Amino acid sequence: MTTVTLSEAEARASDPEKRLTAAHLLVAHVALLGGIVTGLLQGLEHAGVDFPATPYFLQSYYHSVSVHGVLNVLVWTTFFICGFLPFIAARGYPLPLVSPGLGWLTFWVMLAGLILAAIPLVGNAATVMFTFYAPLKANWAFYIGLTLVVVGTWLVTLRLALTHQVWRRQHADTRTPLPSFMALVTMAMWTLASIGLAAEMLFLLIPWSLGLVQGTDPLLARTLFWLTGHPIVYFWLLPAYVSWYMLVPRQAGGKLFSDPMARAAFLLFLLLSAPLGLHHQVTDPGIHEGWKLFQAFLTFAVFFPSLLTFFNVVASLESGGRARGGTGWVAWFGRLPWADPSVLPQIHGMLMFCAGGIGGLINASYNVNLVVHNTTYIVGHFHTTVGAAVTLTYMGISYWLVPHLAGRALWSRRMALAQSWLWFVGMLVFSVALHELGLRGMPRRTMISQAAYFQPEWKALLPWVGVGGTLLFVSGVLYLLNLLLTVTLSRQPAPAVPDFAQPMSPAEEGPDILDRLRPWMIVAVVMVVIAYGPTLARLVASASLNAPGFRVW
Ligand code: HAS
Ligand code: CU
Repeated sequence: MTTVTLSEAEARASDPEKRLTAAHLLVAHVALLGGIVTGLLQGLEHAGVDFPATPYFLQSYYHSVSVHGVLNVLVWTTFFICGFLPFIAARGYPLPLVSPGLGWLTFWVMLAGLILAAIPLVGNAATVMFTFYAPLKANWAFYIGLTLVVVGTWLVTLRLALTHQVWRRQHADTRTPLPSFMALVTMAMWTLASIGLAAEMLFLLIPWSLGLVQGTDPLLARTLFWLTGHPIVYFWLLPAYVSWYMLVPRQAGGKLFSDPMARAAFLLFLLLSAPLGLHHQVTDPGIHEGWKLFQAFLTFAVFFPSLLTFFNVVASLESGGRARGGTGWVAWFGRLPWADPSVLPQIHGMLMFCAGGIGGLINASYNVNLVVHNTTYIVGHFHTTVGAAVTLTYMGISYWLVPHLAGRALWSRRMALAQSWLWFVGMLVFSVALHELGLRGMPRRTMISQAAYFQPEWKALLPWVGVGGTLLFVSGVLYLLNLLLTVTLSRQPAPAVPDFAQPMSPAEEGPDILDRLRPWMIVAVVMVVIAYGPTLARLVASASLNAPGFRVW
């Protein structure tokens, strides 16, 4: 790696796009801090420690779970993505993104929305979990605030699309650089998928919470929610995939195995992310089993772009491992740069995702879902996916991106390596225990120490939830501390940003259609209409806004 001097680095840090990325990352990390504190208290509650409820902070276990879910999966992810993807898109072209003014407007809209939502959330007036199922009823500010955050993400899409137009005018016959293409496809997928959530907010939850209508329709609300709620997991995952395809192979000294295959995987996500949210509603009465089964099959279909990713990324890493002297069918894996603080967390994340992805297939297996639904098995599943694969990857990215933005080297590489191992081991302990507890019938989202139906066979495993949660907390603190010390005290200049991996099989080897967006968008819309049209049409036609809101906390 080449290094730049501190003054050069500081000059670069004044670049307005960098400040915009830094602003998003700052908000993301403040959210993560809240997320790990609440997570620790919840893990300890399962291990038998009294939950420290107080009127001044977290008023109940359920208040904590709501804050935890919103901060981690909605705020940490969304703000990180909206800082990271535009940064990657700009470097990919390479071209400055159009209209920094639009970029800042977007940030302020998102931040204003976040603050609006946070007031009732922190004040215990939105203790409705991150899924905010009706008829639980939160304060109106929570719904309007979250809607503004979503509107902000649409503006990110707009900015990327406008930049793409400018680039296209100058490069009529060139394939879009892969990193920029991936950023664009991710945002396009999300923008299409978020329509369900927008409809739920605008037509049901916001008018209801403002008192404009007296009741709501819980089934219609849930169905619109999951139309967005499933694809949102790929909105979190695809930026991690961008790093696994475009950066990690290069950081490991290798090449990307295939550019066309990577494009195909992202386009498959565009088509297949949205039309399968019913796999979250297998147990919901009022939706025809035929459509649930159809969407279960589509869920198995969306497994394939992840399999393509597995193959492509392993082959790319193998080229790196071999370039570093690795041999054998498997032994090359040991030659990857395990001591690189940016690479290690991402390898840990990939390994976790192998288990998390298989767990997802179990969830998706229609009747098997009855065994695991609403148990802590699901909590185990999403901690290995968004809590490990995604979060560890974002941490690995931060270990080069934050030094770059601050113009200062990472404070401590050893602390970063220890942090990654702690998160990996902590998550292993935590999620194995939760998966097994779920199979023993323990419900999720429950203050288990108070459950009247507490089962003796849960007892032996519960302390492990506390142990895992504590390791994760310590790891999270080390991570945030390292970044804080980097931006405040580090005096070494930052190393250069990792370059993008060059493909062994370049874009030109694939068909031109793999570089188009519009035809795929049309197919994606058609897929949603087929998968959801009949069910939504029936639910809307028979909607009765008669369920009163509940405040059970
Ligand atoms: Fe999921 C519930 C099915 C992926 C997140 N999921 C959830 C919830 C969350 C979540 C948050 O069908 C709970 C929502 C709630 O609160 O109720 N999920 C799936 C399936 C996949 C899947 C089929 N989920 C994710 C990802 C998430 C995520 C990704 C976040 C980022 N999930 C479900 C279902 C439910 C569900 C049901 C509802 C359950 C219920 O009843 O409530 C698939 O996309 C997974 C495919 C992925 C793979 C892994 C491929 C491995 C790769 C790693 C490469 C490794 C390398 C290194 C390169 C099959 C790409 C290895 C090197 C070596 C040498 C080995
Ligand atoms: Cu899902």
